Amino acid sequence: MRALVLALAGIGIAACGAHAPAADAPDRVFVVTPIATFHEPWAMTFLPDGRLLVTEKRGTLRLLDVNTRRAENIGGVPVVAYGGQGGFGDVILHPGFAQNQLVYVSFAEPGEGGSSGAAVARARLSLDARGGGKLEDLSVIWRQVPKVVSGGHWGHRMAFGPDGKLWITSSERQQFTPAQDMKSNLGKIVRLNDDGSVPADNPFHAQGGVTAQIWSLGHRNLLGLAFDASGRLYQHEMGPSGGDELNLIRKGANYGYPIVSNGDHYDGRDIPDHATRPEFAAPLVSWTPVISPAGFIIYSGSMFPEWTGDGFIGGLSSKSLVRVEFGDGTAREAQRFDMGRRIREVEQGPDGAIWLLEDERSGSGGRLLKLTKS
Ligand SMILES: [Ca+2]
Ligand SMILES: [Ca+2]
Repeated sequence: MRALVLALAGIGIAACGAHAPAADAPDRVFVVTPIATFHEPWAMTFLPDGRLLVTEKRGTLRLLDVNTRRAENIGGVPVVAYGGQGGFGDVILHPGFAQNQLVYVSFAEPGEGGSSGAAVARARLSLDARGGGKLEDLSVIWRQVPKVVSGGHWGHRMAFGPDGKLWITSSERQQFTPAQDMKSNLGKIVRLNDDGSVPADNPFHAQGGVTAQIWSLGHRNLLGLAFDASGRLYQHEMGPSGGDELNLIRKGANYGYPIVSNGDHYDGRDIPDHATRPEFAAPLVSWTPVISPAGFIIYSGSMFPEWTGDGFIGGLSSKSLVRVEFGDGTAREAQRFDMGRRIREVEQGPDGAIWLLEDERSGSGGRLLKLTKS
């Protein structure tokens, strides 16, 4: 069965270039179990005890006991600028969470005159006996510069690297040119120490200011960031009309947006493709038609050992879960599961199950799904 699926996928790629392989029905590979429903869920992360933190875009943080399926609120979250694509964002744990209880949350922070910008806060998670808790000693350790008036493209996905540094995706707020402007941290991936200070070995450290935060530039709307087992950093981002990208991130590299993109402007104006400007780092995979990637893991669990080291990417417009296989400096879409709903977030559970959050648009909530071996 699996061999057949991969063989068909291979034919699809060979015959159709950028076109995706035919989507698989997930229930032929997974047992799909709905566990809970949230209001506009955006991101999730597991605690060491197996409970799950879930952010909801309007500005709530929930703690779910996945066994009893009871969820309680975590208080003390920052005020968020809710609207458009903006609101509460990502939540991740400090690598030393078991000792220090530190968590990081990202959000759209309100500014002057209707402006906003992504921000990251660090806090200590204090849990109570009722199954809830609160964030204590919360402090904002990073902000997008400048804040702008726009309803989209905050980014603010986060990951800790094997070097103990904090990596943040900072999208270009639909402003295009800031992605190439080194006086702004929009359209960049930034790398910080765990307290928000700037590491001395960042590529542009000597230039100071927000420039010193920058690890890579020329990005658009980045909603997925993950390290593989060998410490390579991969990132995906939404292209404009066409040209969604999966990139291998290199120190100081320029990924070309908005000068190049394998997509084009929504109004039909051309953006030259990557092949025309080899000085810009090109994507490992680009998708036209788009998948609208959101959420990203590189699998390391024991439940699906055949997928060790593969990427799993949620798809919004494609209503899918996309499996990516990596080579040495290469990647390809290997399999696509038709989930029937927009997928906002992907996470790996303690037992190696794959967990998904559906995006909510209908007012009926977004489900938390657990995918286990069938
Ligand atoms: Ca997550
Ligand atoms: Ca183009």
